[in-house]
Amino acid sequence: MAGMASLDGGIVQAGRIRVLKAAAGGKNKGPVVYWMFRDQRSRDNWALIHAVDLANRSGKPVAVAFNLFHRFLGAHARQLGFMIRGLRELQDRLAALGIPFFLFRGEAADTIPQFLEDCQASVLVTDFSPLREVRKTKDDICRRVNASLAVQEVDAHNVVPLWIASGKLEYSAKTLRSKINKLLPEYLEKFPDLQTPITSWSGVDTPKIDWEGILADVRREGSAVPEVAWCEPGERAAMEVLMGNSEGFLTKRLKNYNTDRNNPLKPKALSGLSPYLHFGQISAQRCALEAHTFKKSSQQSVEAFLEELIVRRELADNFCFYQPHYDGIKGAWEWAQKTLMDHAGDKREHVYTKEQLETAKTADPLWNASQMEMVHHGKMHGFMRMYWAKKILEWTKDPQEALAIAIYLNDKYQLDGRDPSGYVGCMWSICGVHDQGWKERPVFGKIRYMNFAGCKRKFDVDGYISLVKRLVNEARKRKTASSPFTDAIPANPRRPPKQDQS
Ligand code: FAD
Ligand code: FO1
Repeated sequence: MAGMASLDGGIVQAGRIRVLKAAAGGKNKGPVVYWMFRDQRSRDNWALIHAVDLANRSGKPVAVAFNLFHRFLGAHARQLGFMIRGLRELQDRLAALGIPFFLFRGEAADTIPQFLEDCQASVLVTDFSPLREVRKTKDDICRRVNASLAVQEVDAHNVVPLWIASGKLEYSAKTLRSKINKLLPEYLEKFPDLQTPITSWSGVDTPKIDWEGILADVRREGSAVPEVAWCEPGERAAMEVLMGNSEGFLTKRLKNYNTDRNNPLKPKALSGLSPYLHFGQISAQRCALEAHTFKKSSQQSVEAFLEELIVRRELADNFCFYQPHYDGIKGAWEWAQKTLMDHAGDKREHVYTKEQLETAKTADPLWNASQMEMVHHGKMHGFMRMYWAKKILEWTKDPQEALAIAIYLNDKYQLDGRDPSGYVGCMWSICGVHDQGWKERPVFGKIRYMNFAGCKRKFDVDGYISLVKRLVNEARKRKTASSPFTDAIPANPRRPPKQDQS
């Protein structure tokens, strides 16, 4: 059972930390190891801050370990390339701080306990994800490690730690919003400076990582979904997207967020942060802290952005953590399950197969464009994601199949896929999760409906279709290049930018 840590004098608030396994018996003298999973960054990372702090307070060395699974949850080159390039930058940043980085390939339930054994670690710190595969791996690790090793989990992803925000499955954004807002004064705090380790690493040798070889492997094995060139991976690029002088979201694009964020013709009105947030290359708390400084000039945009970044995103984590069926019809509220089943046998105007949907061969040019945007560009506009998923409900044989196809396509092609916000986005669109019942109609029952005519009233549908054609052409031209980033980022940036912990 997880419980609150008692962390006398630690830098990180106790509420951010859970004990997954207490140390039994004699105390181990070995290092503190941070097994990094979801928060793949050196700055603004509560799990890393805690690991270094623990090590320094007990005079022990500290290391970061990462396990590269074989195509985690079916990931392709698009997602894996982005992640690995980010990790390569991270290794250099950690080295500049004097923290060794170990990368293992295989099953974390094997590699991490082995490493802990080899270096006789005393504490394992890890970050938090609500996804079942991650939780199972952690359970397996807790069972396999030495009894005298303590395992602590730090929520480094949510601004308000998930278990502090709420101890139960929340019904809607409204019910979670009030809880989070009460806790923000306590948790939306400035990050402390990351200390450098006092005791240097002297245990297991840090083997050289063959980044080029790893990239070649994932490009080959995941070649069905190639990398995209428009989204540069890594911590530096993430901060540039947030705060850059030429195209930064807060610095240059924020004022249009409130008015244009639902217009698929203006994708730059959105932050573009989701891939970085998904892979933990930027901290949501950093984004929120910086956004607050723009409140005077763009209050409505800042409020709208914080609603998505904090309330909606953390609501998705809440759903996946407290609802074991977070990606199945059983996870829908009772009224929604009933209405979907009542209408499961309704006649559909079109019924498409997974292959027809995947290859964008429907009778709706708007839907086809959104599918092509996702397949070739790797990030579908947020507004179109709702329309896209709802049409899958309308055009497949039953809601179970609709949900399975939506999640399959989302996770296969979106750069930000495999995220709690993705499972909840599909569940919201198809199963009414966090939504209310609407006027009953065929196929949808009481699930909120969207249609082509509504889109036509809202934005220039033909303009969006033309925009996607351009994006697809650009992506196709680049497809022949072996790596989209060879010019964009040096393999080993010699001097990682100075850590700005303001
Ligand atoms: P911005 O509007 O700039 O938002 C900033 C951040 O707020 C996002 O990066 C994200 O972290 C968070 N956010 C925004 N909208 C939502 C939302 N509705 N729910 C939860 N968090 C939100 N998001 C993913 O990260 N991965 C997915 O795989 C994913 N799949 C989705 C599938 C469907 C069917 C739907 C309806 C939504 C999905 N979303 C997903 C949520 C949302 O569409 C994206 O987070 C957003 O479009 C990402 O673009 P952005 O960062 O430019 O958005
Ligand atoms: N995290 C890891 O620790 N190891 C991996 O091999 C890994 C691959 C991966 C592929 C695609 C993807 O979207 C995420 C991936 N992650 C990986 C990150 C992490 O597991 C996820 O971000 C969380 O599970 C989301 O909560």
